Amino acid sequence: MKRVYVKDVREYLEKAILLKGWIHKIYDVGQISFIQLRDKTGILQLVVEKNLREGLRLEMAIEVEGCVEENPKAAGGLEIKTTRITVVGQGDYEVLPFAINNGVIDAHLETQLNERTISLRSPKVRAPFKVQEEIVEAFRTFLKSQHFSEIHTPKIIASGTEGGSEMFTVNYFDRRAFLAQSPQFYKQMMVGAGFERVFEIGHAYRAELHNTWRHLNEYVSLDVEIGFIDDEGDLMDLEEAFLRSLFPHLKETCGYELQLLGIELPEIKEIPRIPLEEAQRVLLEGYQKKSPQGNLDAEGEGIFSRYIKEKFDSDFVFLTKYPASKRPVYTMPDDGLPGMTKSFDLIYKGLEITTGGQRIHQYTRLRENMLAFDLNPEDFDFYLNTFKYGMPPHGGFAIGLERITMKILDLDNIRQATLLPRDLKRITP
Ligand code: AMO
Repeated sequence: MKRVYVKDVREYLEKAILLKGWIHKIYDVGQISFIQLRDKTGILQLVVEKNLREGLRLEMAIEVEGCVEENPKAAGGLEIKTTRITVVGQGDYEVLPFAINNGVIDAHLETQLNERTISLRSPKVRAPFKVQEEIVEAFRTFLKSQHFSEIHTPKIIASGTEGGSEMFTVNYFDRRAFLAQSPQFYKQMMVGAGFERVFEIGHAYRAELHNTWRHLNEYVSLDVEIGFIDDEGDLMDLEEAFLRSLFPHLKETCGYELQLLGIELPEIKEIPRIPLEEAQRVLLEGYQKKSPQGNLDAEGEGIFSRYIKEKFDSDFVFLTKYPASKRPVYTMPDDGLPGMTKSFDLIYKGLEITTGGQRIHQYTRLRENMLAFDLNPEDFDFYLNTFKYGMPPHGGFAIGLERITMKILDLDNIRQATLLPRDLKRITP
């Protein structure tokens, strides 16, 4: 007998089919029970006679044979007249850690993360990951249509790329190595190696001591790097075009999940591009909000996003022209604005989801900048040598996958957009 997924059952009206999934809910009504079967595509009502009902418990994995019938009272207008149920995965528990069949889970997020297999069985908890999968799909499809190559670079590396001390160390035989904070140097090297336009979807590691709603110690980075650019405007154009293609893709592929989560995706209008200094001035003059030197803090990002929403009706804003003192060594200075760089952040609904910019592509200039940053150029020979052999003007950006997922879906905590989060306190499950 053919295995059918719940979302396709309507095609088999009056026919006998085989379904596979988990027991979501059981209602006993005298001699008959109504069992909700849940598979990865949805939930369906089974009508089960008493002799088949015995021994069944919530969340057991079952295989069901039965006939598809119409019933206007059942959710989706269909139900299964069950002829056979086989338990293929036992319920070896005393009580479930929490109920997952009441829409939302009534348990603290930490408890849900501890019991991840069970919490993810809730369609609402799992829905963000379907959306996340489709963000990745849209990213890949969009970039491949623009002559990009997908690359995979090492995550065990010999030196940091983003400055600061936020690196995890690893014992690498008799040496000390690090987990990559980003594929930054390697994506640039691959531009120079002739791939010219590259992207990578990979893990990034940050040993940051922040345990907040928006920080993870391991996250997925959607990285892009392009050669032969005019300036950072080309990069913002590309990211904007990607976002414009993303929302229709999500509407097309994630209708069920977006509806489940109550999300309506607006059309993305032109994204304003505003120099950081101007944003800081607006915050100070309009909201008496002081900003840290060369950046906005989390509160400032929130207030400025609300200002942009009111003024431009946009959920997104590019902040441009960050000072060189606040950007990594590879960032291209803006020769027209001393002390500033050709870099940007993208703020979405009050949260930074992207950093990007043009890079220094001249060997001598990059070497000198390393010295100015108190770095020893010899330690970076493997990277620096790339710049001796005709490195074109280039730049790129990186989008935090969990952050963009979280903001698209209006989730409160980045962990709700992370299957198995790694944070200051958590390395299991
Ligand atoms: P940056 O360090 O700003 O830039 O990181 C880029 C994007 O990655 C995400 N991100 C994080 N997400 C969750 N938890 C974290 N701890 C975390 N840290 C960063 C954010 C952020 O905007 N090499 C540059 C990018 C480039 O210029 O191409 C870089 O890594 O969404």
